[in-house]
Amino acid sequence: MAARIMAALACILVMLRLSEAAVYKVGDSAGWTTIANVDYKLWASTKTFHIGDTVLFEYNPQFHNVMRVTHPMYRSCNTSKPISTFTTGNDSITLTNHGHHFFFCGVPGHCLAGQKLDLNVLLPASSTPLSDPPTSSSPPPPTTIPAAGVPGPSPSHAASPPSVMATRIIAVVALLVSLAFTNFAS
Ligand SMILES: [Cu+2]
Repeated sequence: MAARIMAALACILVMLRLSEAAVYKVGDSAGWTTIANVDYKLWASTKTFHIGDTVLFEYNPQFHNVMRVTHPMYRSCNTSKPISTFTTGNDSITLTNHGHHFFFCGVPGHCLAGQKLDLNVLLPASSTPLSDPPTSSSPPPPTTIPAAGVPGPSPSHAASPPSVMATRIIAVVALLVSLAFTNFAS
C-alpha cells in the first residue's frame, strides 16, 4: 500500500509539472534588442521550455520585429519566407509543440548582429525519470524593468504564482491524507 501512495504521489507530481505553464520574457530586462548585446543563445540555455510555456518578445516595433523561421533560414539569417511574423512590440508566443523553435529579427543586419533565438521545447515530463528532477530549482520570474521613455509598466504578470503554488501544495497534501486513510481502512 505504500507503493500505491508513492505511485499516486508520482502521478500528482507529473500533473503539477505539466500544468505549470511559465512565461519567459526573451532577454529578461533587456528585451528583444541589438543594443544591449544580449546573448540569446546563452539566455535560452538557462531556461527549460515545456509545451504550454509562453515566450514574450518585448521591443520597440519601430526598430525590430520577430520572425519565426526554419532551421536553414535561421542559420543563414534568410528573411525571405518566414513561417510567421510578429510586429506589435509585445508578442506572446505559446509553445505548442516540442523540438526547436527558431526566431530572429527580420530588420536587415539584426539577425547577423545576434538578434536570433533558438528554443528547444522538451518532450512532456512523463518520459523522464522522477528520481532526478533537473528543473526543480528554476529561477524566479524576471522582474519587468520598464525601459526609459517607454510608457506603461506592466507589473501584473508577476503577482499570482506563489499563491497558486500554495493552493496546489495544499491540494496534494489533502489528497495524500485521504489516500492514506483509504489504505488504512482497506
Ligand atoms: Cu531588430
